[in-house]
Amino acid sequence: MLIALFVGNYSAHAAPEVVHKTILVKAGEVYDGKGKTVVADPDTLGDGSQKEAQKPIFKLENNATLKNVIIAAPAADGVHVYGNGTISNVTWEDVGEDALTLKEPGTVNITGGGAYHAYDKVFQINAEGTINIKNFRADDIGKLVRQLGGSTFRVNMTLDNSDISNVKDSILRSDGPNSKAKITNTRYHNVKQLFKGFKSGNTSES
Ligand code: ADA
Ligand code: CA
Ligand code: CA
Ligand code: CA
Repeated sequence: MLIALFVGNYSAHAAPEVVHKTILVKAGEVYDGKGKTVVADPDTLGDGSQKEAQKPIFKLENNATLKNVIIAAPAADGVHVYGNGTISNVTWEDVGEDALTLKEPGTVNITGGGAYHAYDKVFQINAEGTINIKNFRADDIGKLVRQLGGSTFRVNMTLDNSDISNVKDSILRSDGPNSKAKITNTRYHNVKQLFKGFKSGNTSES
């Protein structure tokens, strides 16, 4: 009889919530997952492969916050941020096409959490802005941050107090002559390159 106590919602690891349609976090609002795990419906959002044009699990409008969520596989196109965004204690257990994209100009502050198993990019920057990553963990990735290839808008990237391992390409990458990158107080293990593609003088590490 005891076994009945461990099935369904009583399990220590509840079944992930399957997201069929992108969850919209409206301007200025907070989505607190309270530690729950979500996955994408591969038929409606995407299978998390390297195929472009998958849909995000979360779409954040300007000044929205996403916190305390675990995103497991399939993760589709992760999180899309339109403007400023706050990402706190979000873990991508198995990044999909990428983990998060800045879609419109803004500042994204990512604190805590981590990203694992990204075949290519974790954070994709498709608009002018700033991405600040702090107290983060990443392992088995291609790149942690990538400014859209060939774009020249200005991006400011910072990485602080983090732990980054098994990086195939580089941690921070841009081809933009105006973009800057700064890494502080961070531990590395098996990282091919810290910075790639920046104009000389636009990067610093300490
Ligand atoms: C690649 C692709 C872009 C865009 C981007 C993304 O860089 O070339 O067009 O789709 O990925 O946002 O995932
Ligand atoms: Ca992509
Ligand atoms: Ca993956
Ligand atoms: Ca993408």
